[in-house]
Formats: sequence, structure tokens, C-alpha cells
Amino acid sequence: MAKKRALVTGITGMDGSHLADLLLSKDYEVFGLERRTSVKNNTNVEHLDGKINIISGDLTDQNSILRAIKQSEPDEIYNIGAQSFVAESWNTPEMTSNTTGMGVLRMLEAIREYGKKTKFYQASSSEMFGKMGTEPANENTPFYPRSPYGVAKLYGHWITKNYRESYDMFNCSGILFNHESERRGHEFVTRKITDGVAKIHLGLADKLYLGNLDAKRDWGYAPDYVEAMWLMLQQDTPDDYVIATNKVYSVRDFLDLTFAEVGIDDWSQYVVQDPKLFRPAEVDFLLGDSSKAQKVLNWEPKTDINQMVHVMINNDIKLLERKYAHTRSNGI
Ligand code: NAP
Ligand code: F7E
Repeated sequence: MAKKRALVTGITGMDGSHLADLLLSKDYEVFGLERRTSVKNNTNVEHLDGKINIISGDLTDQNSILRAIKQSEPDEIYNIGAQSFVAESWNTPEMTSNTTGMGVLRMLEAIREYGKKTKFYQASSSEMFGKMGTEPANENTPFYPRSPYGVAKLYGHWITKNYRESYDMFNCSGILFNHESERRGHEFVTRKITDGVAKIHLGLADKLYLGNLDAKRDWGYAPDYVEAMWLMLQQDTPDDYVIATNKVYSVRDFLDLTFAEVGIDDWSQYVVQDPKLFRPAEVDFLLGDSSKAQKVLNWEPKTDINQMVHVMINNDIKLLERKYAHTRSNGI
């Protein structure tokens, strides 16, 4: 039987690389859309060298997307690429809207132009709920985004649904709550904390600068979440699903768990709150109810926050030890 073919945008990112691992384990032919950058960022995809096909393209460039689809002839497309950092979306709101919002429209238009049946996954986000109440959010909870990023994601979400209803396309949106891993970008709070605590543990730093420690999030583990993306496209009918752990922790709780991993109970002398790191409008609380995904997709998170913190901090300690040993061996 011919292999299934998948096109993944955002292949160099955290989710893109974990999804590629999953699809390869299921014997897919994987194509990754990668944009041109002046210095290549291969950190998350080095291990995929020779195993996947890279196609050059950009979510802000309509024809490059169409060419990528024609070249890869995909059965499934996962649109994971985006300007994904919420804080940055206030600095570059137009670029964020263009990539994270309009990029979705370009993907959908390219699929229409291509003309063959292709299943489409859109990476929607819990940031669309934004100013939510304290009841866990499900697929029927009203949206109230609080950042240019959240607003752009909402456009992507609705245009995905609209094209499903307008053109009978197999389009699914996964409304994913925060998920992290050892491949997370260093600007996001969890990785910033595990990297910072690893540096303090190794004597490479004595302070960690953070913003709002009272924000609360529903944090899951990215490898579990990419499985939910794949499951959505294996169903008979397309639909939208909330993916979450149904548990909430504050940034303070995350600090407690991470410092505890290196034997520090009282972290107050190490953490400094920097007003520059507070956001113009904050999302104070995000908690998801993924019971629909559990029922229909038979999906459940497998990894809890303690296991995830353990993996992340130990990975950062190992990376820093290797870098430090390398620096020493070079006499620097
Ligand atoms: P990420 O690590 O920031 O990865 C984003 C990817 O998008 C990178 O590969 C990046 O490429 C690519 N990209 C950015 N601009 C592009 C453009 N103009 N054209 C083509 N590719 C572009 O994000 P992630 O955490 O894996 O998240 C994956 C997706 O899920 C994103 O859409 C994000 O918004 C969404 N999401 C994430 C979470 C979460 O908690 N992680 C939750 C809900 C939704 P470069 O390497 O070149 O920058
Ligand atoms: O912030 C607070 C910050 O940047 C989490 C993206 O993947 O998930 C992610 O967006 C919270 C916020 O993630 C710092 O104010 C405190 O309340 O890790 P974050 P995010 O904004 O929740 C959603 C679901 C996505 O879709 C996004 O793509 O932590 N916080 N101090 C801090 N945050 C950062 N980054 N840095 C700090 O120093």
C-alpha cells in the first residue's frame, strides 16, 4: 500500500518536530514547509535530517504554499506554522496577523486551487478564550481574545470552520491549551524557567527575571498533544476539539516544581519580577475541558506536569553541561 503523505507547516518549531516524529513512526512520507532565515534554525529538526522532505515556503507568500501542496500531494495538511509568541504580537501586530491569521486563509485557498481532497488541521489556541471565567472552557465557551495573537488565531479558527461549511472541506481545528516540552522556545515561561533554574543549579546565573507570577495555565506535554492532532484527521467527519489536561497551575507553582527538582525549596532570592515583562493585557486564567476529545477521539493526556518538569529541567542541565564542557575544552 502507498504511504500516506503529510505536509506540515512550522516543521522547525516544537509541535512541528514532535508531529514529524509521530508521523514517521506511523510510516508517513513527511514534507515540512520551512521558511528562509538568514541563519538556519535546525535545533528541533536535526534528528530528522534525511528522514523528511523540506520544501521552502512562507505562510505570507501565497504561491509558495500552492507549490508546496502541489509538490507534496498530501493526504493530510497540518498548519502548525505561526508567529506563536503572545508577547511579541504587541510589537509586531501586523506581521502576526499576516502569518497567524491570513496564513490560514492562504493555506485554505491553496487547497481549493489544488482541487484534490486533502484533510486540513488548523492549530487553534486557548488564547482565543482569553478573558474566560473559572469554569473549564469547552468547544461551546465564548471567545474573548486579549492579544493581537489571540485575535489572529480567532480569524484562523473561524475561516477554517467557514471553509468547511462553504466548500465541504475536511477541516478540523484543535483548540490546544498550553503545551510544552524540552523543545520549547526559550522565550516561553516554562522553558525560560527550566533553563534559568538549570543555570542557577550549575552556578552559571544567580537571578531569573520574570513577569506576572500569578498567571494560571493548563500545561500539557507536547508529544501527547500532537497525537490529538493526528487523531482528529483520522475521524470520518471533521470537527473542532479542545485539548487540555483539565488541571491548572500558576507560574509560581511551576517555579516551585522546577526549583524542587534541584533541591531548592525557597526560591525567593533567585526570582526577580521585572515590570517590562508584564503584558499590556494579560490572560489571567486558562483551564480546558477536553471531555469531547476523550469521548470521540479516545484521547487523554499521558504525561503529568511533574513528569514534564522533570524531563525539561534535566534536559536543560544536560545541554548546559555539554556546552560548558565544550567551552572549557576549547580553552575559553
Ligand atoms: P513554535 O515552536 O513557535 O513554532 C512555530 C513555527 O512556525 C516555526 O517552525 C516557525 O519557523 C514557523 N513560522 C513562523 N512564521 C512563519 C512563516 N511566515 N511562514 C512559515 N512558517 C513560519 O510554535 P509551537 O509551540 O510549536 O506551536 C505550534 C502551533 O500551535 C502554532 O501555530 C501556535 O500558535 C499554536 N499553539 C501553540 C500552543 C502551545 O502551547 N505550544 C497552544 C495552542 C496553539 P521558524 O523556525 O523559521 O521561526
Ligand atoms: O506565558 C506569564 C505570561 O509566553 C504564559 C503560546 O504557546 O500558549 C502560549 O502562550 C504566562 C503568561 O505562554 C513571564 O504573562 C510571567 O501569563 O509561556 P507564555 P502564553 O502566552 O500562554 C498559548 C496557548 C499559545 O497559543 C501560544 O502560542 O506566563 N509570564 N513571566 C511570562 N511569560 C513569558 N513568556 N516570559 C516571562 O518572563
